[in-house]
Amino acid sequence: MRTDFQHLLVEQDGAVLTITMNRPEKLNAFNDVVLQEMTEVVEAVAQDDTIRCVVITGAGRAFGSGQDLTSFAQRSNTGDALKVSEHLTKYHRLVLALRAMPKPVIAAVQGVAAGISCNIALACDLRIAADNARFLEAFARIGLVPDGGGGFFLPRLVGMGKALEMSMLAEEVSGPEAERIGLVNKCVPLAEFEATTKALAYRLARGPTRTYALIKQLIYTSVDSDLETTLKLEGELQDEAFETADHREGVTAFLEKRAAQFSGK
Ligand code: T3D
Repeated sequence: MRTDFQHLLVEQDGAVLTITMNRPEKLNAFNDVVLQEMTEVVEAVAQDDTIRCVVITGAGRAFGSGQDLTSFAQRSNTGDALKVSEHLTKYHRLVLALRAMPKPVIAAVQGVAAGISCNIALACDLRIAADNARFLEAFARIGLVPDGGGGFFLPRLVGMGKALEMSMLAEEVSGPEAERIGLVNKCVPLAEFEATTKALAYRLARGPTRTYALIKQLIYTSVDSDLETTLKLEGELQDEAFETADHREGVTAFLEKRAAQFSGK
């Protein structure tokens, strides 16, 4: 996988790949290059068995400030007709690739995560926030609806009432509050943020990767299914999980009273 990107830092350490959005002077706002590069990496990682956990984060003092509003304004001013729904399909490709990723994806959020950047974090499987994190569904401030899957992820994570409140009032939600309402899995002091993220990423990277992919499929499908359908899927996925080397290793390790050494296979 190439790592020489204009606006991303991409670093593999063992089985963990960290993707850092790197436009700190714009608080890592998404422009076309960031979006294209991020999509390229995410799609490539899905095919790379040497990577067993992905971390997405931002350089400098922010996770990301959403769509770059300067390029937005430029396009409107030049009469370069912008059909937003067409532009959004590029974001949708990224969101779908994150959800379909057959390994865990963590969003590590420090500082502000606004607009589409916030919703990219919500598309990830797990979220770690620093206590300086600020989650902002900024869209209504500029007369837009939440996009990048925000309208889907928000009510599923925090419930209808909070989703509407965050979307309509467009007020910042702090890291500790985000943890309280279930928007993030964990909020930690900024000084512990990097170490906590690393510990989680390496723990997941040592886990039963194929089973994690099946767990994602089960949980993500279940929220839009009835019980019967989910139970049927559960059986199909458990058949697959049963066939993995990691299942055999987990049972053997238990019986031998030792820690399991998962291979991800
Ligand atoms: O088709 C489509 O693409 C539609 C999709 C839309 C998706 C969206 O994401 S819509 C929402 C877009 N984002 C926003 O509306 C947020 C705009 N930014 C802000 O409200 C604030 O900057 C923040 C709350 C994010 C952070 O505030 P603060 O006080 O911590 O920082 P700041 O001073 O406002 O920003 C620092 C710099 O970053 C500043 O530049 P300067 O003055 O130092 O040269 C600021 O202009 C720049 N910046 C921040 N956000 C953006 C940005 N530049 C371009 N685009 C941004 N989104």
